[in-house]
Amino acid sequence: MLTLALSKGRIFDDTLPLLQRAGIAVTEDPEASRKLILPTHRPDLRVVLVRASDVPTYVQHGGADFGVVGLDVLLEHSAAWGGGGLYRPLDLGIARCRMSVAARTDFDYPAAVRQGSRIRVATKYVQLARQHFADKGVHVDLIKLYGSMELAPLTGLADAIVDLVSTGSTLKANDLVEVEQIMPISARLIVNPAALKLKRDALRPLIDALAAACAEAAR
Ligand code: PRT
Ligand code: MG
Repeated sequence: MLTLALSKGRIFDDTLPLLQRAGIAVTEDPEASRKLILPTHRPDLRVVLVRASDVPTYVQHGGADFGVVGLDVLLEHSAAWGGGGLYRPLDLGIARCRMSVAARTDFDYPAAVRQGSRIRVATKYVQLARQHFADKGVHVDLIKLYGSMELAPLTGLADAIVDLVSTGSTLKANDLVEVEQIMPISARLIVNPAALKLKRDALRPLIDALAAACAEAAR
């Protein structure tokens, strides 16, 4: 049995067409069912639904053989827990966005950086943010949040945030502006190395089929 870890929402929605192109149909709709384990039409493949930030943990510790995870979540996980135990073969090119620094329209970010002031930055990506600002030599006090980072600058909790931006409409709706882009983000297929050895005959063709599916999607 092969187990694929996915998170509900955009990762699941964007992975489904790739699976389809690779000849795999998930036979139950996660939005319509409360099941956490979904069958596929292949008796040797099932999907487990976990929280986005839990996908690397499942794959690393063998709760799933492979999984799909945003680069943001993957890098944050690896910075905190080490990248060991994860084989990262494939950029799926889905769930694209970018990680950026954003601030209130009336906060002069470049001036604060130039003056070397301590900038209060709220984010759920504490490790990545710390790394980014350290590389740039910018002084920050990081504030860890678990949701709705956009609210932090509006309430005076922080001067700026590090968050994901896709269309930019969330920032706009909250009077925030992107002041720095940190990195482009897309989803990765990650694989448990032991599974890749022990279940190679079943797993390798699936990974290859997914690679072919996203190469085709990119054309
Ligand atoms: O909520 P939970 O903790 O369960 O997990 P999650 O929020 O990480 O899951 P989910 O499904 O929201 O996101 C899964 C993955 O999708 C992320 O890890 C990213 O790799 C990827 N992704 C792609 C995004 C976005 N685009 C995105 N726009 N994840 C989140 N957003 C959010 C962003 O945080 C901001 O609040 O959408 C808002 C901005 O969108 P725009 O279009 O208004 O700019
Ligand atoms: Mg979410």
